[in-house]
Amino acid sequence: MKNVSFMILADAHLDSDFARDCHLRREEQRKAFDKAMSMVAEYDIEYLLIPGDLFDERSPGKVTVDYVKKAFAALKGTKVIIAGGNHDPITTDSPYADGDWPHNVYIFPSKNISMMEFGDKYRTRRAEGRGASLLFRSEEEIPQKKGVRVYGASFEGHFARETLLSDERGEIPALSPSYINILVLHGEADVSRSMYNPISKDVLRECGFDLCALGHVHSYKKTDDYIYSGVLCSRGFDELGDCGVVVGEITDEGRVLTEFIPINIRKYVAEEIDVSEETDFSVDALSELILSKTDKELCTKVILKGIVPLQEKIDVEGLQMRLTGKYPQVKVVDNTSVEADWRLISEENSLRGIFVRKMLEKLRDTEDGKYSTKNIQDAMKIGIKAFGGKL
Ligand SMILES: [Mn+2]
Repeated sequence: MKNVSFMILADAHLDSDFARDCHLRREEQRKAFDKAMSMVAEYDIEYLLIPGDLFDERSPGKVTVDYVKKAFAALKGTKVIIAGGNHDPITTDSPYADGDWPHNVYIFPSKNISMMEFGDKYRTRRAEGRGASLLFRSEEEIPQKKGVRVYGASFEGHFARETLLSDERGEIPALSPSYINILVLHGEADVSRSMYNPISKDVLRECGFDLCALGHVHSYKKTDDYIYSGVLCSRGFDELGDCGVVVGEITDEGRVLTEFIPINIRKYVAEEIDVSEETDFSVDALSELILSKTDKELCTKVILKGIVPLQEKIDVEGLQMRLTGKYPQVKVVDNTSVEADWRLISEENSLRGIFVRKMLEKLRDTEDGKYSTKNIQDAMKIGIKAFGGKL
């Protein structure tokens, strides 16, 4: 059998509710989706695996649903396989209940694991021009598999406290080695408990899938047992770094070759800047420093760190205002610590002095195990920063 080519496209979250520039941001999500669709054609992908959260909500707008249906219908020769996630579960009001999905789209109908079999007759093409990183072996050398079996299940509500990796009798799938076996599922792998479909690594190993294409974790992660392709298009500072899809091939012996391909319509990064060596903490000086050390093309979260003298105060709001407009999006976070002589401050006849005296008392309590030393020290630093300069 020829190598089986696939793409994992997880967590597209189309129609997300953006607080700002919602229309523009949804356009960007579609742009990322379009790019993935053209890659399906470019890489001649046979199986487009969608392990959940294709839509951000259970009932997305009709325009978006129609747009997705049209895009899938255009993928001639590609089988699109969808497992509903916690954001887009299979419900009566979900678009997955529509009867008019294109013929090449297969949706797992329930929370019980089920299987779709694709025999050799469906595979008429093989991937070509995939690039040097993916290897082919000649077909004579390898034992023939009978076809591809894709296993999966869909969320039926926004939570799944019990694993979806079992059938209605609670049994895990028994796989036939005569097929290439793929799992498409939304959930949390490698955790003992989760409200979002806990997937045990041991069970995955017991099943012995050739490929486990998972969704739910919003950053790319590949282990010996499974692959999360991560969110298709980043939506904010909690989705940092490259976002995109995974493309790959499975050989007849079940060898899986994959490649993460970034699709960064909008990229979010976090940059730590140490200001310990600085002498000027004004908005002018710090904004200059930040601009010189970061890439203005990217959505940037600036995290200031290091030790700042007590008398200095970083004007985070001022910096934020100054930098807004210089990047597609920017956020300034002050994680600096103050340099202070706690004993001297505790002797001050001021609110700040009282605060530090009380905190030092608490610090003494840490010996009884009442508080953690680090928490008290952090609280003191935050408190002192809140008091600002002299009181
Ligand atoms: Mn998600």
